[in-house]
Amino acid sequence: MHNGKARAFTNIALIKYWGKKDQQLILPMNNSLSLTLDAFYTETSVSFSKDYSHDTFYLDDQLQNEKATQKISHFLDLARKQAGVFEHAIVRSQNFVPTAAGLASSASGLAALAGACNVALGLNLTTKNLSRLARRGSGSACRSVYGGFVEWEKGNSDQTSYASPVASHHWEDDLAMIFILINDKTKDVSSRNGMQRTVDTSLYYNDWLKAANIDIEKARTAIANQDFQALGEVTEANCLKMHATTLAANPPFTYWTPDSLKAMNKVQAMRQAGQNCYFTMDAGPNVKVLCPKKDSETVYRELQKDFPSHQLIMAHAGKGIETLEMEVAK
Ligand code: FM0
Repeated sequence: MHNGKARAFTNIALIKYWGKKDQQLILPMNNSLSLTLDAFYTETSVSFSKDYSHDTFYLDDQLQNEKATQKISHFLDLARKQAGVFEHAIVRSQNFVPTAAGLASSASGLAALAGACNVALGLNLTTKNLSRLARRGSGSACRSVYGGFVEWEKGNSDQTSYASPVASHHWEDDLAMIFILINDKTKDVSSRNGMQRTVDTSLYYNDWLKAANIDIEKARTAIANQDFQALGEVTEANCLKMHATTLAANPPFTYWTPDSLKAMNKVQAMRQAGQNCYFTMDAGPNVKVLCPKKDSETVYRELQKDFPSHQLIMAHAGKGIETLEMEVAK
């Protein structure tokens, strides 16, 4: 029996990863830059044993179906191959989110699984190599290996594509991100499918790539200068450019709902009224508001005027991946 357990926090990209140049290795088209947050995390344990005849996956104590288990098995195969261990496993994953609002994150989930495998299989990976392994599960997971600001260097091979911390003198501790949870009844386009359709068909994809390369430079400079306005502006603008690409895909699609637009308009109106806040969105309808920590209570109260409290979640900068003690099953 080989056991391991790890906890990983989710991260939100300020400069987005949107498109792969290698789908199998999960090599991205552009560098991305994120903030790891404290409010959402996943704890995952894994036990490999020669007594198991297949892989089993429990998410929040629910046994998962074949499709969900296959994705996990595919990742386990990579870890097993690296370790030279070919035993099946039981994976138990617990998502910790303040409300059950469809915020389960592949970033924290796959990073925690990579961390658990690292321990269980005695891989002894450096953080860089743990980031590479997590990347193979889900691209954004490679950034959750570290806390604070993180940049994923796109690289051009499995060896050269991994995340690293961005030096910030702990400036991230002065920031906050408020999640506005938006109900969505439409059918999801997963980030994986959405970005691939965009790469394959969007008329705007090349322009997105050009812009992303400029934006990441601006974000790095803003962090180096601890310039909140500059970071906020490039974050919001980069998000809007990413979402513009989906409208020019074939078939076209959008992650925005009427309430997403309401939230985006609210943030812009708050800014016009002198408030320091900017939004970003990922492959779903939720809107995330970046603001200085010292202003976060004011921003939160202002958002409460338009959105009920149960739809608002306050987050701050979070830590990198952690190894946990595992209670051994009897
Ligand atoms: O996080 O196909 O990692 O940079 O969240 O598993 O590699 O789920 F807004 C979209 C995350 C994409 C931007 O994609 O895709 C970001 C996104 P995978 P992910």
